[in-house]
Amino acid sequence: MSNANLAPIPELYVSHDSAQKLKAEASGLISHDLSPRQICDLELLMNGGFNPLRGFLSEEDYNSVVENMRLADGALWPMPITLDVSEKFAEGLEIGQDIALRDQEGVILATMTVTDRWTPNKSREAEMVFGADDDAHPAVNYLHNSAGKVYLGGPITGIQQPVHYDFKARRDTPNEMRAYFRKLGWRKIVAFQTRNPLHRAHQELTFRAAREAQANLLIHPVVGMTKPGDVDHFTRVRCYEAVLDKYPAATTSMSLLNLAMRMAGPREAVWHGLIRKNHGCTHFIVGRDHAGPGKNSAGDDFYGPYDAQELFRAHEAEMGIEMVDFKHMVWVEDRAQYEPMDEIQDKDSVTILNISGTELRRRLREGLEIPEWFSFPAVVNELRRRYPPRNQQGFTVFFTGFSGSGKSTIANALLTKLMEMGGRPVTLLDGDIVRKNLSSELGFSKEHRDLNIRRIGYVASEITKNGGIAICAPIAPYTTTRRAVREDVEQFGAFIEVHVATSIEECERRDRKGLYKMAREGKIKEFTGISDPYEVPENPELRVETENVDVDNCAHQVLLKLESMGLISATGSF
Ligand code: PPS
Repeated sequence: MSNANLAPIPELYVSHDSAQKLKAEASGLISHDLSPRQICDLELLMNGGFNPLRGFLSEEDYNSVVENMRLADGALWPMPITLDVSEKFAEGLEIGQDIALRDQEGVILATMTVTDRWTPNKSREAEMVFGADDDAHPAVNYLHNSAGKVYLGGPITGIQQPVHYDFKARRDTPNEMRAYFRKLGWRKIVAFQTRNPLHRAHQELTFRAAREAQANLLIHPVVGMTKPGDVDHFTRVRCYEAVLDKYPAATTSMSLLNLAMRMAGPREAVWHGLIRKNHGCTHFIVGRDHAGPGKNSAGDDFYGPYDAQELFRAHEAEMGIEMVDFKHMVWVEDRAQYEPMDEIQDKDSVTILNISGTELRRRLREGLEIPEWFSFPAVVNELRRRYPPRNQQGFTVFFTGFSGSGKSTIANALLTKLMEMGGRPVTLLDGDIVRKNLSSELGFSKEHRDLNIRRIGYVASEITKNGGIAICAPIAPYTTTRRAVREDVEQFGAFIEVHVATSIEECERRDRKGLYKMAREGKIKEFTGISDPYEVPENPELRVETENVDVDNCAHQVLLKLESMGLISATGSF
């Protein structure tokens, strides 16, 4: 049998001595500070995980990848790996110039010779790569709202790997994986990609996949960037470690992959396959809705449930890695074992059990039982440690509305009521207080408002992470910024957006601070609702009307909402 899958593959690193020299030289170059996603991409470029790429895509390769899923030379490559930068940074560069690529602490990881600079058509990229130009897709949202406007392309010279302080022994480069397989004499290896904790069904299906392919198994979870809202990788890796000894000894290995996922479904499945081939694997498990991004803004799925399997199947021969399709495993209570749903002949006469991801989250949130047939006690323990019942978790209440709409007043009433209940620390981040203490240098341009709101979001997410309650009350006029804050917070706890829906006419009539009068007279510029936009929240958790309703009642509506979400308990205490 040929062992091409286990021969070393090219990396982009220079030798240790050259790296020291290059590092010293590179300190004089113009440098780009890489974003977390770019660091993930760079690591896999440098270590051969993205072989045959030799750097961030050139314009020609980019266009070809977007349009045809192929590099300009025809090689299959489904995902644009691009170095996005700001217009300002791009303008200062010459074509042919070398730049230094630094991590977030300023360490130089690589240099890049800039051969290409262009302004991409992001809507086209979204349509072609992600299937729709819809911001509900996390990668499309990233593309439009986080990525820089200009792309740079060019070959990379690798100086050093990004530094990881966690789970060092569990991280392997493609060549380390290949050497490991060679050492153990593994010839056929089936890889399992995951961004979720493993439960018994996964264990059973991966075990079966390996048996079917007569292969060894590599559990290859992504620890770079996954879908916003996923279980953090620290918790997940502890869960994986707890499951490893449930596999027959010496058949299974686990390694962590520092990939930044895009949730691009079919294209992502092909990309994942190529990455696993580069890691020396011969088989790859593709499931229903592989790397699915969730619902689009119309509430429908972005991709069909088997689109990923179809696209993979269509390119399998060319890719050089075989697909093992994922079986939907269910618990057959009568036989006390997992079986693939499509192989059960007596469906009508047996009891079939399954707990969905949503149901699992509900049980964790509400502190309900999670049966042993579903998961391993050690895994459940880890998850419970990470997700205490909802009424013990931190959360953020985010009021938004016009100046003078009543945000601060209601927020203050809510603060007092929550303090009266006790149990969790509560912090009020009122618009005026924040502007005084955190944002005193900022004005009211869109850029400054966004910065102000992102700061509030950052503090609120920290409070939420640490089990406290953050109440925010800025105007926060822009939808995308509010969404960014929601994403920051939802990694750690619930985010409750409350639109204080007082009309602009009513706010102006009240004019508590006399600001509307000044805005009308042109003495205050860019005044929200008068000379500056306010984008009304479309789907806030709660909308409160303040006209003819007293403050106490408004705050009470928020409390009822918190109670209905299980964040505070019905008895009034936490
Ligand atoms: S933002 O858009 O969310 O960053 O605004 P915020 O930090 O909440 O600050 C709003 C308070 O600043 C006062 N103020 C203005 N508001 C809107 N537009 C302009 N140009 C402006 N200039 C000053 C105003 O008192 C707001 O306070 P609130 O508490 O909302 O009434």
